[in-house]
Amino acid sequence: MTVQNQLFINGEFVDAIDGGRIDVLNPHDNSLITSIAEARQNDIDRAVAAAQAAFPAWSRMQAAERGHLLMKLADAIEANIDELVEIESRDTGHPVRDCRNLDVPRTAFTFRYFGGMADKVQGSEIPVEPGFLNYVKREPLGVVGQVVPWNFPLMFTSWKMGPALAAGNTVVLKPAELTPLSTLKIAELMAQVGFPPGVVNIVPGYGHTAGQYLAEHPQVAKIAFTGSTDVGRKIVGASAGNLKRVQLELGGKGANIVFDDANIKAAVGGSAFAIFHNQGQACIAGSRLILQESIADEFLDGFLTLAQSIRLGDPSDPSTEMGPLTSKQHQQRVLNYCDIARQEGGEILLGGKVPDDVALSGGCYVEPTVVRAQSSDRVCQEEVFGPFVAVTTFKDEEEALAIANGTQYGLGGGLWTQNLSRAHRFADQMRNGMVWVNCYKRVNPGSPFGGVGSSGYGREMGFEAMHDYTEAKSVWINVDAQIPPFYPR
Ligand code: TAP
Repeated sequence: MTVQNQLFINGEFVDAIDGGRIDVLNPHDNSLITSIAEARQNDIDRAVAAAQAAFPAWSRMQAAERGHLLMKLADAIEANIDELVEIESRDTGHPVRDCRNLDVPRTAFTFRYFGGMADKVQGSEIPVEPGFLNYVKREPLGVVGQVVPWNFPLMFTSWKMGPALAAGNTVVLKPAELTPLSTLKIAELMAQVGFPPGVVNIVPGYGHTAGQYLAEHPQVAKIAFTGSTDVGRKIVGASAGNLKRVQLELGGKGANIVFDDANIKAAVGGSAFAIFHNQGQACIAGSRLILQESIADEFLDGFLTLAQSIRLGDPSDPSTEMGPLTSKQHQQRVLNYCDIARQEGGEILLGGKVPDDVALSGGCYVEPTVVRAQSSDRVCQEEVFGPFVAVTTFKDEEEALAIANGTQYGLGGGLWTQNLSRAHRFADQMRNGMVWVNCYKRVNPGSPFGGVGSSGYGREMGFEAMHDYTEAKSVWINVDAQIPPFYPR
């Protein structure tokens, strides 16, 4: 496997001006994959300057042509699937099974979707007073800064860059320093398929230096951020200097409610996927399992049996279903929450520790963990971001809704029921950006993705994202209006 380990600025791979380097580790055994160039302020300045220089031609390029390039990129991603699977799996710990079936194909799918969207964003004509023509154009914003986390680095390139580029913006993107390799591979493919230099610039670096500086940068028109709520607040502060637009996709504490009339088998399988896929490192993970009392025991029997059977192991093994967490630091954070659960009097029903298997002892593994808790406990209120689900019970619909809406977050949540009226009632009343009924964590590039409350604001995906990456310009033309003088003389 060969990997890019430099910055990508103005269409070329280059070293950092200040020369810092960051080690990138394989979380399966913490072995060194490579060390990458670390972008600091001078590099961010170069990247922003390159994006600014590229903006006039890119924004004036025929929209269909921009779309064509995004589609060519999607084709190139599919043609390079083997390499991308290997890079993403080694860098993040995602099982190759998931990278091959989800991360890589979904990335191509999303770039292709936004390729098709490029020439579908239309303005409008407003019926104003006779004699005037008023039309509204949707114009790109300029240079867009994007900061992405380590949990889905490859897929997030398409979520973030797809709509921004389709709309005619140019991009400076900072991947998490833990997982920059698939993003750099995408940059390489972009250069190969013919994206003009400067349209996309990739600047791996630390969040508190490179990320913060990008968010503050006076020449950046918008900052789009995915990550923790705490850093989201810093981004808002940093954006104030030039009042840049902000889009925040932050944490979540997904309520996954199972009613007594649910199809229990389907709910068990869907709930396991909701929390254990990607080792629970997903903002939309169903991390709170909220069970109706009358079916709680039956449900937990099936759920614990399934969770126990999940094949934990080396992500490069095609039979592995759950890999390591992304870093030692994050593994420790999740284990700390296991301790917090114990201290709060929670009952650990499964896991709560690193696996006994010595073959995994050098890596960042945590067993699938199921904890019975109270809805006011920290483990039911704070984002753990690991294979850790907190179970609570409820008596009736009213109580279920109060628990579901009882955190600061409002990203994704769902319910399992055969009662259609209840499904719609709940979908209306859940204080969330996304609701799933008899499924969980469904995402499609056409469907808006984002949250309310401490989960952030703005939307990724679909027309909503295109809207967020453009500005409305209202143009008035006096066609033949006779305007009486305002100051008759
Ligand atoms: P964050 O610190 O929020 O990191 C996310 C991204 O923001 C990374 O690229 C990070 O860079 C960057 N960043 C950090 N400080 C920044 C700043 N001051 N200005 C601009 N960018 C900055 O998340 P984390 O520490 O990796 O994880 C902590 C917790 O955040 C997790 O346990 C989880 O609860 C939550 N989280 C949520 C999400 C989603 S999808 N909503 C994703 C990741 C984490 P560096 O990594 O290079 O420092």
